[in-house]
Amino acid sequence: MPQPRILITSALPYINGVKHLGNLAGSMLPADIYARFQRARGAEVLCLCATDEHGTPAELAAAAAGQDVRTYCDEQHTIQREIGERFGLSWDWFGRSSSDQNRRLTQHFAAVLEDRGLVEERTDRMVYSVTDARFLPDRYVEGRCPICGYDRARGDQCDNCGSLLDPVDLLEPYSTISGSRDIEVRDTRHLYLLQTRMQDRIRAWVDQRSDWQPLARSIALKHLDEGLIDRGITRDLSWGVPVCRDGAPRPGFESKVFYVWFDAPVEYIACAAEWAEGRREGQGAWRRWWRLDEGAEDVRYVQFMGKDNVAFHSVSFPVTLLGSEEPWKTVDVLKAFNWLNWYGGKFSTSQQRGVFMDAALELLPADYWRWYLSANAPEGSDSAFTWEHFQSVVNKDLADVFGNFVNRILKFAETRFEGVVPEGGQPGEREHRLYADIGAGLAELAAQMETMELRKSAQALRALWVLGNEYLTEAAPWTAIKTDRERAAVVVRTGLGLVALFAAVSQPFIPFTAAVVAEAVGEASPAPWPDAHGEAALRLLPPGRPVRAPAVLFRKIDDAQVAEWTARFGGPEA
Ligand code: B3M
Ligand code: ZN
Repeated sequence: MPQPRILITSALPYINGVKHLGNLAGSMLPADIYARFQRARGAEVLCLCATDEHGTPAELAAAAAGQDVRTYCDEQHTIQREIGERFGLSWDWFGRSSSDQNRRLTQHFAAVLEDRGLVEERTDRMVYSVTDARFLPDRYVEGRCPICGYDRARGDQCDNCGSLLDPVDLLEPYSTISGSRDIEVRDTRHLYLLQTRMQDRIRAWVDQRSDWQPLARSIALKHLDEGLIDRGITRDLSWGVPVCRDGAPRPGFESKVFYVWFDAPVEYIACAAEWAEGRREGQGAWRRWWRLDEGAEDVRYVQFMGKDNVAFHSVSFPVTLLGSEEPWKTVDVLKAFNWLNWYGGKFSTSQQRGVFMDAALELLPADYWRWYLSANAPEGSDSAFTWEHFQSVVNKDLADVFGNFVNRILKFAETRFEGVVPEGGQPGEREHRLYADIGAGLAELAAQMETMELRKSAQALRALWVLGNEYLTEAAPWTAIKTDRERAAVVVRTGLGLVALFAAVSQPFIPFTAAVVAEAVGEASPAPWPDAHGEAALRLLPPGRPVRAPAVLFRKIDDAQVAEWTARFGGPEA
């Protein structure tokens, strides 16, 4: 069988500052877990992410930081890449939507879409600030939400009710640059993508995506049922992809750029081109991942994102790709997530509410967070982060179940079997029962991982760890050794085999700890995923191999820490 090829992308984090745990939980972390699983299974994986660097979020954040936008983006990109790596996010490439590759591709798509009759120039009425002497697209204007009345709704979206807005709809608008309320609505020319003409094509395409899960499908269908609308794909801004064709600025568009949501998804492709640059296989290596006429027919493409991004990925970006009439790969499975909330409310970047990725790593190593966020992934519904819940999950799953198992068996091997895998004895009835249970548990885990059910995967993994603890407690090598050293040797050998197995299958979730555990029993990490079941899956380590107990793998979180963190980051009342 040829090696499967899997392209994986997660929604591109905005450049405007370090992301919070909700961003991590709803796209980058699950993408990484899936990528690690598929690599361990032997698939050829290309896992891509990038910073989303254009648009008003970037300009506003740079202005707030007192930097020019390019310097700001350079710095923030490095910060986000480094923090992602410290979380173990194993991207093959972490790119930038401000890359040359993306500029060229974005301009290419705009040109071919225009040639296909899907782009046209229109006169638009836009919010203009007399004081600032400029138009105020998207987040440059705020005001009262016409839908829910929230008084700080942004021009593009209301954070309170989630409605997508048009700046001209805001009530009592003001400029976020100067605060001025001297606002007019003026005419300006913009390019429109004629999505209305693609309605039937997109519906047929969505209908064929039978692998999508209900959350993604229902959002896509809702937008189709409401009817697609033509969409402005340019903005009156200076930072972004210039509106050029064949290298020349489009007349009348010299002070405009493409809308950030037009160029950001194109970066999924451009990011592969960035990855390919300077590679041994040649600069064109990305084409076999993205061009159907150059090998991408064999690729399975999976996207991970929060639910607020689904419309852009299930409708808008497909309009770009399919509308071009060029042979581009489109997404096979779109895995969407609900919200991870901060207590009852939302994590918020603008209000700095919740825990952000940099602060999280100051408190505890990445694996604590990775485990908690995947075991409680907001899949079926929103889920809530609380310090108490975090404490209980870490203490139970990681310290009591996983850490305790690894520690018990390795300590015992050290003290009673001179720190080597013992020989002698034959597996008995209890071992055969364990083989069967482990075999079934592994099959369940692989099935859940394959369908990207993160919570259920974590449950299945925890169930395997529990089997290890139960086995050790029942087989009690510390009792057996008093009367029957051979029997104790069988149990220890089996237990050490479980340690190696757990390191291999836990690696996607807790890669740093898995590497420590693998090393403790002389195994490589990441190890291949066990594809056999039962006895064959539980590969026993060769007798005589040295093993040693690692330092404590997971420390329990105590009540004093919970109190301290609640005081520092806010808790229920935040
Ligand atoms: N940056 C929005 C977000 O982070 C946006 C995603 C782009 S994906 C192409 O939620
Ligand atoms: Zn609202």
